[in-house]
Amino acid sequence: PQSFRRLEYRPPNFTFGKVALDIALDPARTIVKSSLEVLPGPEFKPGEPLVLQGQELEFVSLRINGAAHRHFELNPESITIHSLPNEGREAFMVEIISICVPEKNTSLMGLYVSNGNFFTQCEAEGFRKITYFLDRPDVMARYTVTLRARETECPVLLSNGNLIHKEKLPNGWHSAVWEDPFPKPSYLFALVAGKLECIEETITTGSGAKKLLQIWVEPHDLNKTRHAMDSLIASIHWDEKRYGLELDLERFMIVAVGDFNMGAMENKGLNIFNTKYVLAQPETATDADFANIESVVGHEYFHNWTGNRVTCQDWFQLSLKEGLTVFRDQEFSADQMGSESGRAVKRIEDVRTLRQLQFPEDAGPMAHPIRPDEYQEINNFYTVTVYEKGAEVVRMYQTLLGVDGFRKGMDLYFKRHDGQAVTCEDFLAAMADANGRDLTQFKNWYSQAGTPRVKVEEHYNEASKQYVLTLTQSSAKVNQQPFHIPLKMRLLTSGDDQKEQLLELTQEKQSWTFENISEKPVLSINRGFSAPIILDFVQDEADLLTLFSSDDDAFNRWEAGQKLAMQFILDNRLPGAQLIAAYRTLLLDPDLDPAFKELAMTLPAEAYLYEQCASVDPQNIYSARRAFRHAIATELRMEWAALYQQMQTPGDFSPDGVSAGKRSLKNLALSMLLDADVAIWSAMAVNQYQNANNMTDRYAALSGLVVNGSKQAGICLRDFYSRFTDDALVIDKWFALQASRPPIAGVEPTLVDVMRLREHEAFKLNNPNRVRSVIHAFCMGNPASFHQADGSGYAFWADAVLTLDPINPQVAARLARGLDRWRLFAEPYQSKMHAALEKVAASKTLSADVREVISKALA
Ligand code: B3K
Ligand code: ZN
Repeated sequence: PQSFRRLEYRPPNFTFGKVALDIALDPARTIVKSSLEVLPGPEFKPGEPLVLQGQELEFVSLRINGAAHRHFELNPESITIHSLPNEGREAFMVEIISICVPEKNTSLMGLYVSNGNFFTQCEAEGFRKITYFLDRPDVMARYTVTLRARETECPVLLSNGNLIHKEKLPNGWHSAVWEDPFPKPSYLFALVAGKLECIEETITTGSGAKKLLQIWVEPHDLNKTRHAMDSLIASIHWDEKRYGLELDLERFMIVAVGDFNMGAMENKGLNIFNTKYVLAQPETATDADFANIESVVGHEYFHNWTGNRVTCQDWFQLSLKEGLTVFRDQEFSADQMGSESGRAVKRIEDVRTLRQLQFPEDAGPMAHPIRPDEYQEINNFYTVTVYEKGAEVVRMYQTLLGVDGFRKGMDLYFKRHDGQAVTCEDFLAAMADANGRDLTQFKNWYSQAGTPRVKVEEHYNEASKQYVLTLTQSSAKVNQQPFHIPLKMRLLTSGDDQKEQLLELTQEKQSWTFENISEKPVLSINRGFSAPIILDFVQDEADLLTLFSSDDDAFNRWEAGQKLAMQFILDNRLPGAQLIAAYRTLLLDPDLDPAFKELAMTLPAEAYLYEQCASVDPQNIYSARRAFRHAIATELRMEWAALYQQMQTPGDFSPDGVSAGKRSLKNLALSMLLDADVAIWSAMAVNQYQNANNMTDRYAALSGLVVNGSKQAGICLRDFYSRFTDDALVIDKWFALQASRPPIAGVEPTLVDVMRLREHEAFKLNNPNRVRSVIHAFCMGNPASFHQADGSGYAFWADAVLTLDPINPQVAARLARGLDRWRLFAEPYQSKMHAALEKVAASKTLSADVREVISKALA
């Protein structure tokens, strides 16, 4: 298989000035006429041919400067054009006509049909499935796009930029011309056509300009667009206020589509979204859905500057735009929480995601630096490392330089690079230069994979009142250079006189001495998770209990609780009286944010616990975790029952952080009560299920009944299906809930349910959301049911990967990642996972996507 290497980057030999596309849309035969103004590029050499990428295209004709041109070769993935006018020295026009077949396109890359409407997805390399092109991000061109279609089938025709012309054509066709004033790489191209309707709003931005905002959906979904519109308006204001960045187009559109490979796409002025991240109303969307919509709408909008105005030189630089934009959306969501404790809740959630998903990736066969050096298929590198660890790296600049210093760096970055395709080094240089700081060592975060470990040793001298802190960093891989690690810390003493400090660990081993420390302090380190590292720090239970009850850093307070629970679970111990008392105090504290309480009482996920083991027995971990949870449920049942009453949110539903936090604690209480005694509490859960005025409460009640094996679960599941039969996103939840059910004694294995769900009339193999709600939910979100000693889960996985791959390689490759950590497991799991991987590897027709994932897992 072919590998692409970062160091083999060469600038293009040709580039484009103006690009005119004329697209006649037909599901079975879309004709694309592309007129390219070709110019010599930075690496131009006279006489070299022009090589354009193209995939799955039917070639029709080629003209150069208006005349038919015969000197070309067609290859399966490109066209090579020879004998260019004047050997290519000055601008010339290339006109190519080709045909593609949107209705046959199940990969959802390029131009495809979803529910009768046309959509595109071009990032990273989908544009070449629409027309022959220099399909690379460092070729930025000005696009004019003419769309033609039958008016009855496609009344709406959208593309990037501004609408400059509309026209009726003969035979019931019509056309629209869109012009994008900003040069852009091909991956930001988009078109949408079909029977869609929009809500719209006009706003005035900082400069006094009026902007038209639209959210386009299928007509029956119009009543679910308000929250997305509010999120968009909030994002626009936030980017102006926090970064001085204004919307640069007269019009900004979001379109929702039910068939989509990922969350959403930041096409210039025409963002295309998975319906899951647009549609919401209280009856059908949970608090998590509302929050996700806000964050994804923000994320795509923020890309307009970080990604679109300044883009990536090549795909190895992906984290330049993704890490930065995730950081921006995290900060946006945190600010929207409206309080310090709300910000902390958001931070805890983000770190939890990082540690549950990214840490395993960084320890597994697909580990890569946030700026990878090599890939076979770029689609496999839209990873939690590039995104979430990338965001942590950006956050560390802000920690090191301060919020104002970071802003200065951002300002300089735009001043230098607006309109350019640049690299991660350019971003680092802007941060360094704007602040007069040498950040050379910081570059190691871009080039070295793996999660660094930092060992903590403390020494307190009673006589001299000195406290010495020694930190030693060690990297996950051999031959790595030390990282520049910012660690926020504070010594907690009864005197309360020590301030928070920022330590910069740059050497392998460093010590700090603190004077006049009146008593042995309790160390609170890596506060706010200031660096994405693993702390090797054996802190005794008493200190952890102190931190859990009183650390003024909310993140570390939560973290102490997680560490305590983790130690108990891994030692297979039940919580003792002291820990139960600490939990009780926390739950009864009237000043603590309910959302924080819910996070503090939620145990570390199984996936995170696995990473703490040298050899994982998934069933042991599951039962130890369950037993621990059952003890908390039982011993605190009076508190849970009281909280269930106190956390009710009467009146109209509002998705704001405070109300959502109350609901989350109430629903945790409900699930604890069901865990303590399902027979007693089922009636209350059924009552909540039936009378809820919002999906958060209805779904939580249903989930509690299903997960705890209540006798009422079946009837409520049937009721849920018939209530929401016509709402695809809610039916996804119905599938996902059943596929995520953990094993229950006396109930048939979840896999039996999953097999049945796969045969269900509403199951669709070519709809990614539906596939993820059953197959990915079971294989990647339900460890205790998936990891069975008989290997049945793994056999199911192998079959699903092989079935999905020819339909949609990206969806299949994501699932293929499900056995990444197979070497970490004990027998018999490990051998059975290995066999399943070998079974997939034996296929001769694997896509490049799945091939790369499986071969790296087996390597
Ligand atoms: N930039 C897109 C991701 C494209 C994935 C292509 N396989 C969404 C985002 O990060 O905003
Ligand atoms: Zn992004």
